Amino acid sequence: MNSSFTLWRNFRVATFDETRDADWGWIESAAMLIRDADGVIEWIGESENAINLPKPSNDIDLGGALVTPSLIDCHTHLVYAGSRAREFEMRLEGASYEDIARAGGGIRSTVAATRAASDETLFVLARERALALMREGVATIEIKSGYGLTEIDEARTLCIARRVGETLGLDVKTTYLAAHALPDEFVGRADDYIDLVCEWMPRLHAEKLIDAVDAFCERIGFTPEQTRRVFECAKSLGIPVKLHAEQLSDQGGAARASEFNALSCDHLEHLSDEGIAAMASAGVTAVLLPGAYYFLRETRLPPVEKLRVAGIPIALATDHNPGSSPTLSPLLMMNMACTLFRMTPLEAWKGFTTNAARALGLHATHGTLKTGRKANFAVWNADHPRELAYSFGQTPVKSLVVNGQRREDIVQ
Ligand code: DI6
Ligand code: FE
Repeated sequence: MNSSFTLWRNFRVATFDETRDADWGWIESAAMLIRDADGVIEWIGESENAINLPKPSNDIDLGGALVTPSLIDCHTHLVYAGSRAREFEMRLEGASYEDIARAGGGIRSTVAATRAASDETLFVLARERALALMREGVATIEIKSGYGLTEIDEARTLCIARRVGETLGLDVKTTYLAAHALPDEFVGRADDYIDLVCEWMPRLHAEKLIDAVDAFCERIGFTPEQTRRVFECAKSLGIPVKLHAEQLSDQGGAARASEFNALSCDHLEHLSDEGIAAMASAGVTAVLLPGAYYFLRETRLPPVEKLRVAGIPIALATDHNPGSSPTLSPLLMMNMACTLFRMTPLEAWKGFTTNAARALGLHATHGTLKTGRKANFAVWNADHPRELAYSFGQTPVKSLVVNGQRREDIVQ
């Protein structure tokens, strides 16, 4: 086989390789050899140990810069049209998020704007959002549907999500969230709508549009029983599930998702002890979303210490969406996870790397820099990753490398 290699050298790195150490997986003076053909790491370690390696055809000196795995945003709703700035004002005037949703605003107003938008408009908007995430070091994004709520509009959303990944050379995982809100035309007939969600799923899956299935299990969303029906359907098709659980109230959603060995349960401010026990025994990852907590001015904290004690991996994400988390800044989410949730900078980093990979079922390939893993990494203007969780409102990315390729088009 005619293999060529690129050697990256003279950098300091947090690999998050737990076989190195349980913390940052730190290497002070590192080198990394990448196989050009498939962008996989052939070798990474201390520079002084870089001996007897295949001869590289390229050699890149990073001048002592900081490297980390590129970030993984494991929960986003990137494909939608319209703004909810007016709703933000209404909430500041006293209306609650749930009041607005019940009055036909909220998610359903974004559904109307999304249905009315052309494919091209939706694509351009979603692509811009994905680019903004890349400029903060993200190279893997989960994108949910859920603002279409018809078979055609859900298919459109998922196709656009795939197209964003292909055009930007990013790893995109798509999640089918047709059970996000009850469309206006089904008010009073939620079970009939769930029938349709289950009818569309095999067709969209046959078109290779679905990597995972999600639902919004909530007073203003769907019941645990309706969630079970959606999950039974996913299970019959062999598709993994995840759940918006216990965001605004405790519906027992986390326990329900755990029965289906969900990849993740997300939000979790109202998670009960039973929910924690169920998640721990089923090996479910917790995805915490500080942007939604902050923007909805939630006061109930997710049970971070109990999750730690139970040994549940904690991931973080932007939850980018127009209603509850209109942010495109994973670094700000890390900072909020530390200040609001009292997570450590190390936990915040694992939240956007190794544990985010778990939440997407990508743990074997993504989120860690070690032999055999994807060469997806970011180069930063900082001395240590903890500085990136500490400062906020800054974008200190120097370079983004995806599949071993430096993305000069994204950041200089
Ligand atoms: N929970 C959320 O925070 C988002 N979806 C969900 O199920 C909010 C979506 C929106 O308000 O548009
Ligand atoms: Fe969400």
